[in-house]
Amino acid sequence: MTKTLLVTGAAGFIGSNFVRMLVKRRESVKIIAFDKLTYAGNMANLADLLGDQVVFVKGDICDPAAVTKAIEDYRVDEIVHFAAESHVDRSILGSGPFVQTNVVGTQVLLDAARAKDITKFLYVSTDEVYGTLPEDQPDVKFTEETPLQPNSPYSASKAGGDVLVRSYFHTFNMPLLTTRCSNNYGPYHFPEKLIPLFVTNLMEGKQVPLYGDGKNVRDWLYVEDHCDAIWTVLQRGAFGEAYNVGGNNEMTNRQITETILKAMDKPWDQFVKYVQDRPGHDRRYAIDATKIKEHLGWEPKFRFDSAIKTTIQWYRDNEKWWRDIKSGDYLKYYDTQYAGR
Ligand code: NAD
Ligand code: TDX
Repeated sequence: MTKTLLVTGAAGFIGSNFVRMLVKRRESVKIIAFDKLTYAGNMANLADLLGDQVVFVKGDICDPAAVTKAIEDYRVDEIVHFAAESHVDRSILGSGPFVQTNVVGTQVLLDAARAKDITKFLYVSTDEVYGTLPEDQPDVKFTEETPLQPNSPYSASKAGGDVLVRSYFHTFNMPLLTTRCSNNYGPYHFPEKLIPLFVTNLMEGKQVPLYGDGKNVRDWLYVEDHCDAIWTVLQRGAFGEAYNVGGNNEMTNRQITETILKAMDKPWDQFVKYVQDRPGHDRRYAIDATKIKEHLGWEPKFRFDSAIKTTIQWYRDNEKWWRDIKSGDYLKYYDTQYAGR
């Protein structure tokens, strides 16, 4: 029987890539794409996918009536929960919406899932819930046993959702799953995040703002690999478990910047501007993804060298998509975030 999946945050970067992957692979699921369409939600990410298999519902995960109605109207079986306020810098400018959506929204969804006997619920968490790692001990990585020590209002709010899921499993024995993934890159990535911001700034002939000394380390994973990991955990994960997802691809922000500049044929001296560091900037993230590999057989398939080129080409081929975003309210945000920095 075809299952019906409620995908929250489906009009965002990873949610829309997840829906796209399921449609492309002809998976036998009906998808209810549920999204509030905040500044980060974009119908253009989903437009070509809507039809018999994919239905869009505009709604807020913090609104119990809207969530319950979507579950009832479409007889939802399973929930994959991506919806979140997702940008660390915005959480530093104001944490209210982060606590509301990432904590309260997750609680509302969990209560609705419990009341409606949802058969599986996957919470898309992040590696940032673990806090930061030392840069002089390369062998130390985040495992699922690493204590949660979030350092930004964003990661604290994601950790709030993460431990709520844990508590609902413990207390109510619900069919809950959690993934904690490292930094994603790929098509439809909102151009406030490092890679799409730098690529599109360079296409506009602008400088790229590198925070601090540019030596912070992230573990980059192509978005389709993350989506594949989420699908794998949804199919075969054990309830109550969290699974780390990573690319085994640690790079400093300087290395990322060099790669992008080289691919776009732009000189460093002219285009890179070192700017004041992000407050509380986590130094290093690195994921130990042994558990998902050994228990569920998942491994990343995409190599950074080629997938970053595919990503840059996507931004070249889809100029209207990002130029439409980089206007209006985005300009106000850019000014608040970067002017005088
Ligand atoms: P995004 O900001 O691109 O998309 C978030 C989506 O959620 C948007 O479509 C937005 O409209 C929607 N949304 C926000 N508040 C909502 C609400 N109250 N009700 C309904 N919809 C709402 O984010 P993303 O990068 O696609 O991240 C998706 C998820 O993956 C998030 O939970 C994030 O924490 C997690 N994650 C992201 C990364 C990454 O590198 N981007 C890595 C690990 C985990
Ligand atoms: O202008 C910039 N300059 C810069 O040097 C921006 C936007 C970022 N950076 C640095 C900060 C980080 O060290 O680049 C690195 C990556 O920054 P972001 O793209 O903002 O990602 P990050 O803060 O690492 O968080 C991301 O990964 C984990 C996502 O946004 C989160 O949603 C996810 O949970």
